[in-house]
Amino acid sequence: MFDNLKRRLNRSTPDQEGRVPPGQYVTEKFPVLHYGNVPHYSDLEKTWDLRVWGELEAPARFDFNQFRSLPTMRITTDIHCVTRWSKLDTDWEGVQFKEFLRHIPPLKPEAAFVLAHCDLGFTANIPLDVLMDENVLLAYKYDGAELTPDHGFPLRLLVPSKYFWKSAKWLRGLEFLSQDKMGFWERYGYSNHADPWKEERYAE
Ligand SMILES: Nc1nc2c(c(=O)[nH]1)N[C@H]1C(S)=C(S)[C@@H](COP(=O)(O)O)O[C@H]1N2
Ligand SMILES: [Mo]
Repeated sequence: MFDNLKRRLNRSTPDQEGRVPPGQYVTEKFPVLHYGNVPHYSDLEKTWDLRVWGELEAPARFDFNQFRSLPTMRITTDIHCVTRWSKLDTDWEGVQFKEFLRHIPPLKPEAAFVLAHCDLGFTANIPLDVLMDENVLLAYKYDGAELTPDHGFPLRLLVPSKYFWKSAKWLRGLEFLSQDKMGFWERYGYSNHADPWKEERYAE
């Protein structure tokens, strides 16, 4: 009886059962959500880069072409936004985070957290072990096409195991840290853990 009620509230069909976290509904649309403006880019090859720094042997930098020549993978995964929409079977392509680590200087043993830095100032913090999941990507394609500006062109994080605000759009840097440092929404009272299955929406 409770299960039926729960399923109705989640508006999931039987094939979606077990895939829609509590308090979420399934949408076919792909909503756009962010704070502030969408950054505009021109001449990416000259002006864009991705930087890594902090608790690794040396900082490093990829220009656009260097980054785009890294090996990619394509995955299908479900995503869950704290504003209660979930989207199933989304199709992404990019550099797997684990693979990316093979192309940067070794991490120091102290590295345990990452703060993602984005154009126009957004940040999001994620524990390193969460980023080591198979389905975490530095993503630049959605449904086989380049990301649209709204959805994070030319690069975003994809962290499907957490509410979608951790999937930072317009990514420009990864700071490796020994201590956790709160990101933008985390400082605003959202949960630092953000596990949709535990409904960790807000900080206590
Ligand atoms: N740079 C940046 N990335 C961001 C945000 C933001 O405000 N700035 N918002 C986050 C939030 S709250 C959500 S729900 C998702 C939305 O991604 P989408 O617009 O592709 O659906 O982006 C996340 N990444
Ligand atoms: Mo969000």
